[in-house]
Amino acid sequence: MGEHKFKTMGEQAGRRSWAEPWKIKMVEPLRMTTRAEREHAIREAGYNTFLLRSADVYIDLLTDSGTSAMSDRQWAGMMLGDEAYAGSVNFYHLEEAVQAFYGYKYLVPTHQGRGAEHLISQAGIKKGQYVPGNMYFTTTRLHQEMAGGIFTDVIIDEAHDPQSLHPFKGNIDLQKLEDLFRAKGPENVAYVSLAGTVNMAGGQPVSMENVKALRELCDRYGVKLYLDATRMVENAYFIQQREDGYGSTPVATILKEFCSYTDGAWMSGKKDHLVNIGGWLAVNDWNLFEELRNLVVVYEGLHTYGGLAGRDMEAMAIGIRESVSDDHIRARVGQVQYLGQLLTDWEIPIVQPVGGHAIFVDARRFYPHIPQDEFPAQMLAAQLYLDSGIRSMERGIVSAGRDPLTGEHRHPRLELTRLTIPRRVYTEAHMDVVAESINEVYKERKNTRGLKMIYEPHYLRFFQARFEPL
Ligand code: PM9
Repeated sequence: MGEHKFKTMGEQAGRRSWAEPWKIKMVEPLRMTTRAEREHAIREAGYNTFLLRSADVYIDLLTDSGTSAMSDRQWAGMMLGDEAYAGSVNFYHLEEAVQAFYGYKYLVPTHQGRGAEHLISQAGIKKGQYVPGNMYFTTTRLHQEMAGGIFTDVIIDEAHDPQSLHPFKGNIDLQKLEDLFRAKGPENVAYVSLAGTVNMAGGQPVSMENVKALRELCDRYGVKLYLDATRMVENAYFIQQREDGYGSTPVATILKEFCSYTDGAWMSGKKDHLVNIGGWLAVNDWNLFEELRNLVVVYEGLHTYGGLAGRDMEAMAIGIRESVSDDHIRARVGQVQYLGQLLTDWEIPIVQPVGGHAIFVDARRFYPHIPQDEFPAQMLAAQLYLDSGIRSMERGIVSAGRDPLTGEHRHPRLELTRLTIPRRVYTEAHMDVVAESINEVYKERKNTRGLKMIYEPHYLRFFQARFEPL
């Protein structure tokens, strides 16, 4: 081997590098804007990145939801859409894929995740029942509350600490859960709502040990256990990487074992499944399935399309098979880790350990002089956009909304700005540009003030609220 000047990251670390298991066949040009254009755009958007036009965005890290690049196989599958109103062949392909990789018996397709959340909440919750879960998710909790449920957070304490290095910060605290069963009576608990790689905690996984123990606890009290499987493939990858005994087990095998401890799942296919639209609900109990299959025709569409075109179900069926490939998931999470490592090396305060789908910047430590009621994470997202046209989003006090009983702002311990990485869309060079922009904004942090909310919608306010700089 001849001498060469530059060392790859792998060489420096004394190992062989991995690379994405695909090559690029089609590209979409990105538009760069001037600072003056961005100042105008963010003012027009009321300092809410959800209200920006995507044409004014350079690198779009708003969400990993529906923003994946589909493969040539998936696009080919779109041409095989069977758009019959009933009994589309693509529904059966989707059903086979969910049964093969998630292991549940009965499938109800929905247009996206919240369609499935709506149905499971309506079918599974009676007014006044408790719904314990591993940290809230915005749409999930709202559907549970609208069905009359009372969400109760039973995640381990470490999840609320952005600096705790616990490898499974998504775990449920079994003692907190058992205390709730005893205090309220298991008949007053609708079901346990367990999410893989907990979004609001920073994309933090649940261990196999935890889900096994949960199954046992739920059985002892006769309570059902349902899974938000939205990013469960990423969760399975973390089990492979971090949990004893799973190091050489394929991600697909881990995924199916994990699901086998639960009674059913709901899914936003827009994440793990590498599609732009789609979701589902799958359960093992025939009677519940009958109820869900009946409800779906009221809110989504017939039980063999659930609000989706046949082509969308085909793309999702193919995406499921691609998503569980070890090479795919290693590259997907690897890209998030790459960005996380840059920011860690530059001592930018982010949630640690870095999760599966996004980098979460800790706005409390980024802007310690801005009180939470002045929306520091919202302001950080605006500043990042102003600096470079990169779009991120708030995951703090705005996302948490108001307590339905008191009407007061909820004050989550985590006040975060999320940079969410779409799957198979951006390159490592884009990640470098993102890290450099965050660093620039960090250098300017002392000159930044907070925001005032000037318009607040009733539901899921983070999507449409408007702000003004103080
Ligand atoms: N998550 C996200 O960006 C999109 C909406 S909020 C900006 O993270 C989980 C864990 C999710 C999720 C959506 C849904 C709802 C359920 N569970 O967006 O309705 O992260 O497909 O799924 C978003 P849908």
